[in-house]
Amino acid sequence: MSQLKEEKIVFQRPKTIKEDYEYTFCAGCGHGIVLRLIAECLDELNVQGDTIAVASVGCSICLEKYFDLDVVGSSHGRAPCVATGVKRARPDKIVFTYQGDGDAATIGMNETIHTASRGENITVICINNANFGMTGGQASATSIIGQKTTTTPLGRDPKMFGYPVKISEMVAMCDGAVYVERCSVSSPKTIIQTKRAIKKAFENQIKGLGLSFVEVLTPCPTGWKKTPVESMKYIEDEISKTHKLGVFKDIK
Ligand SMILES: Cc1ncc(C[n+]2csc(CCOP(=O)(O)OP(=O)(O)O)c2C)c(N)n1
Ligand code: SF4
Repeated sequence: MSQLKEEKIVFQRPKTIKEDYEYTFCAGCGHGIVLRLIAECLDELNVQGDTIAVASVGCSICLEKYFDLDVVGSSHGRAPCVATGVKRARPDKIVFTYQGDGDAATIGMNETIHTASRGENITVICINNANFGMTGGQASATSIIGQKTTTTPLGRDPKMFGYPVKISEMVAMCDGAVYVERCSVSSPKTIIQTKRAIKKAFENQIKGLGLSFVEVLTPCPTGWKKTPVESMKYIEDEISKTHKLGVFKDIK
């Protein structure tokens, strides 16, 4: 009798991620974690063939290199408007945007707020690494007080640079937003919660409820000039004190 035990697969590449995907992020970047969670959710909901992703500008730009999905590009900050057009043209599709905080909360804050106010039935995922990662670590609207960036080398001083924009709290005030949560990828526990939030945001869209917004605090070791481990600690000890985790709106 064979002594070989039956093999049980416990971890594998989600179908939504290309077999020959190109990993374009720096070591320790949070983008890869969130992209993987999105792919797992789409697989579990069995909607890969019915999903259209809207990419924005920033380190998130290369979605099509990673996802085996239809991907539409948009200019910096405009992804919610492009997604609005895609969803209105194809209401049968699952449409989501994937945007940085420089995109969704800074240059594109206007689009984010108006799209949420219109209650477009889309999913918006905002990757908040509290800086402009791709262009060299400049301050964004969400950078926290005291945060050193290439444009705030002495730390963000509110007298000069204003206070951080808290985008989830703002979106939650829009009548068309049905679900708003801020999550993080700084620990296994928060990664599990982030996946729950992303899945719920897609489920809301499938039910036709309106706009769901999931903000995820992620590390940008290159922009922050920290090691990957220091970056995770910086989220837990500093960034999440300003950008507090939690559910800001959940209309059943
Ligand atoms: C209209 C416009 N303004 C500015 C830029 C330059 N630009 C490209 S990426 C980027 C920052 C992106 O930062 P963020 O959205 O936070 O994404 P991250 O790279 O941090 O993931 C900027 C300012 C641009 N491409 N288009
Ligand atoms: S610059 Fe920052 S956000 Fe961009 S890939 Fe590198 S670590 Fe990630």
